Amino acid sequence: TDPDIGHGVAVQESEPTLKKPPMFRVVLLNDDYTPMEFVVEVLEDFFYMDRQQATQVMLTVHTQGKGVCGIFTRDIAETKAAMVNQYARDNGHPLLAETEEGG
Ligand code: TYC
Repeated sequence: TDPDIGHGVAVQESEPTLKKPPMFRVVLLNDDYTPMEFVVEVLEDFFYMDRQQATQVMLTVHTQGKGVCGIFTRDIAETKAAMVNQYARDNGHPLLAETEEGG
C-alpha cells in the first residue's frame, strides 16, 4: 500500500529546506616558469585578495605544489578556473588552475 495516501494525512516526504549546493575549490598548480608577480596579480584580480593574502597563497602553491584560491558553486569555480587559464595563456605563461569538489 502507498503510505502517502489513503489516511487523510499529507506526509512531508522531502526536506523542508533547500539543500546546500556542492562546492568546488579552485586550486592553482605550481610550475617552474610563471613569474611569482604574475601569480600574485592573478590572485588579486580574479579572487579579490589583497597583496598580503595573494602573496601567502602564491608561496603556498610554490612550496606545496598547489593551493586553494577560493571555494564556489560549480559554475563559478569552473568559470574562474577557465578565465585564469585563458589569461595565463594570453600572457605566455603555463600557470594552471583546476577545480576539485569539496569545500
Ligand atoms: N614556481 C614559480 C617560480 O618560481 C612561481 C609560481 C607560483 C608559479 C605559483 C605558479 O601557481 C604558481 N617562478
